[in-house]
Amino acid sequence: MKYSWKTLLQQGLNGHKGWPAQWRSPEPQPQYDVIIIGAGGHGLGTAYYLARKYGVTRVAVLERGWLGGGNTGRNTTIIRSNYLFEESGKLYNHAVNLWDTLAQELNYNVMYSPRGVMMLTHTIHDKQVAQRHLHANRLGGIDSEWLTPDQVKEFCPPINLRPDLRYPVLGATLQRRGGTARHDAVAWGYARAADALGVDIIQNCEVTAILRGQGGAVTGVETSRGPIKAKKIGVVAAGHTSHVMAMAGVRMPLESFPLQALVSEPVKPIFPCVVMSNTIHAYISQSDKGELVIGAGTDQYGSYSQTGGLHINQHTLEAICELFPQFRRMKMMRNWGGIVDVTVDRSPIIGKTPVANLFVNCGWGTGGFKATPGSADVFAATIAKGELHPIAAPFSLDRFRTGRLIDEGAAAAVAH
Ligand code: FAD
Ligand code: PYC
Repeated sequence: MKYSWKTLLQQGLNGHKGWPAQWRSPEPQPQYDVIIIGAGGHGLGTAYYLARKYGVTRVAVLERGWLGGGNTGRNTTIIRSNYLFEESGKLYNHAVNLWDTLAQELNYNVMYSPRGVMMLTHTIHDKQVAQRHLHANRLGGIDSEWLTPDQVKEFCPPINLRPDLRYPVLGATLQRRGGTARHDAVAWGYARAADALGVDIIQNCEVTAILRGQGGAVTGVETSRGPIKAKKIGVVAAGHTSHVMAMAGVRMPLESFPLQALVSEPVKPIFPCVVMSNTIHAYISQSDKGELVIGAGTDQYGSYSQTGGLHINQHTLEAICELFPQFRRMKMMRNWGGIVDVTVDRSPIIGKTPVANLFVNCGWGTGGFKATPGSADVFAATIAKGELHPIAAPFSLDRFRTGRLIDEGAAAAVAH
């Protein structure tokens, strides 16, 4: 076979099939070792820990909108670890431990403020369930204490303790290490630190297909900006996981619901802690900007609308105004919704999938913000090593086949 200089210049060294193999440049390698789908806190955190702890820096985080524009930037920032089961305690407490030093780790002020999370009880059944959680927490080494109504008032002076309330306060559990953080700072802190380690964060880049090679293993993704190759993929696309996983032919045990929140006009510091109530599906805290941050339960109908039904907020505000009558005259400034994906046991799914080199982290429902650093840390370990991190192991997809569910339905005020 003859090679002219002209064809060589036009087609490059790989142009001629007959060109001796040892003279050809090697086959193009995947662009990335890992693609993370979704630039929320969990996805960005995963990329950061992959780079920082495992030296995996050829990582791309693909985001269809803007980073932190999903639930990470929409949540009400409550952090706590007072879940019922040992498996959950380990997972959420791992996160609380990381929150303690996250600002120093990222050199970014995430404004973690352990101001205490108080969970009110209003009926004898509430009280029994709350105390069961409290005892389980203490056995698992998680701080939790019981407050009588007087102690509730002392800890949170604005609360109304009149006995003729529709929801009288019979006492509360208190987790002092619980509190809040600034949600967008978490996304930006992880993003900046991951970027500094070489991670590519690509916004306005929607994943539209998951590509698979011989034997079914993933080889990359198709996106609104073209194909991108990778050896491994981590799906961290809260609310939309079922769609993304369907691209790889995997059916997920998830339902998507809107969850709403609202903030008041800003006022001077007036509210010292976080108060939640499982019974009335309402919770309240005050942000460092001065807004009262108030949240409701999930809408009862599955939907992808990022707004939700107005009646839910009305119900929540009625209950909040009864517990804190002095807030009746405050103006509400903004309300919004996010889409949460929820499992039947209200616990997350972290780990491998039936498709080789495809990993998933989802199902955090109404409660994944608090878990961000812990979830990202154990997910990064799972992707890097290809085997489940011990804290993540009980949360694998497998549990929906074996029946080893971790039922945390009563641990979250807003999860039902
Ligand atoms: P997200 O931040 O939602 O990130 C997922 C990203 O994936 C999104 O940015 C999305 O655009 C992207 N994506 C989706 N599909 C694609 C695609 N095809 N291609 C590319 N990108 C894609 N939790 C708490 O612990 N405490 C709280 O107080 C709390 N309050 C909440 C209040 C509200 C109103 C809401 C909505 C949620 C609340 N949560 C709370 C839950 C918490 O916000 C979530 O569990 C957590 O933020 C999930 O983080 P994430 O990084 O997994 O998801
Ligand atoms: O899980 O603590 C929580 C929570 C509070 C508000 C929404 N989720």
